[in-house]
Amino acid sequence: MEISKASEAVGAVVDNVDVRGLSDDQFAEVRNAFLAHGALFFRDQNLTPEEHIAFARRWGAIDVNRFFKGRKGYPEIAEVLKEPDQQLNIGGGWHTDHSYDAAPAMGSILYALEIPPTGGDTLFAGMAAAYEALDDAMKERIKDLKARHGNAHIFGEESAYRKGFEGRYTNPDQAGQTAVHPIVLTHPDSGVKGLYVNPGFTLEIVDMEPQESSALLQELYAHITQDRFHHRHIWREGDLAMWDNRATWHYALNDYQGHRRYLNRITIEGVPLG
Ligand SMILES: O=C(O)CCC(=O)C(=O)O
Ligand SMILES: [Fe+2]
Repeated sequence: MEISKASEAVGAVVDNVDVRGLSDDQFAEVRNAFLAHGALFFRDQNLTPEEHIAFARRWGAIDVNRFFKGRKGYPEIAEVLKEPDQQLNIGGGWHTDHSYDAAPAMGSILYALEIPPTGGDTLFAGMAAAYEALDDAMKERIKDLKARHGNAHIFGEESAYRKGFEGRYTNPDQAGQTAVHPIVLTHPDSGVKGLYVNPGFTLEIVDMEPQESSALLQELYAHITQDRFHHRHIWREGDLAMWDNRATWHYALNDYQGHRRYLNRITIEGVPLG
């Protein structure tokens, strides 16, 4: 097994390993790399749904996402699917999964079953590197701030966005909850500081005038969307990617109209952040 950096700011590639057969020592090494790099990419895996679930369980309990359609017979597995005739893709904007929950999912483990001939890459951004690169005045300004996150605008009954998905999202009646988290998160496992706001689910900064809140969020987003904090994963069938939702953003590019793209995702439970 070899682990090498995927980019300066985020991600590592794990080569020459079959995740089904990781020894406890190898698993510990993989876990350290996950904490250090925020995302891991394993090539050439060959997983049944049962094996995907078994690998996920080594990381923790499975957090069944209530808004994604489950794979038939496997409610633990969320389908990330776009058919050739569909327009919108799941995750087609910068976000981090589950930040609207009080205890957001620790990580997501995505397995590629069908990848279009070109396109359909996923971008990742490293939140520790982005935080580190802020100037001292900004670090001081945001150090004690908190933000509210929510999901009704994405998954709720009234969401025009959800309606565009033609049944690929479920349970709109279960949307609407919000959660408050620190903007500068001390990572619960690594202790490293990173930014924890995202354009997908962050609604507002708590106890701040709406205009100031949205201007500050836009400033942070403009900072994080600089290329220097990103890695672009070009998928091959059989790739298994996993990312730490407390340390990264991701963005699935929608540049493969007319082709099918199908992946399976399992999310792992996290802890309350604060
Ligand atoms: O399709 C992808 O590459 C990622 C989609 C996404 O946002 C997710 O699975 O959480
Ligand atoms: Fe996502």
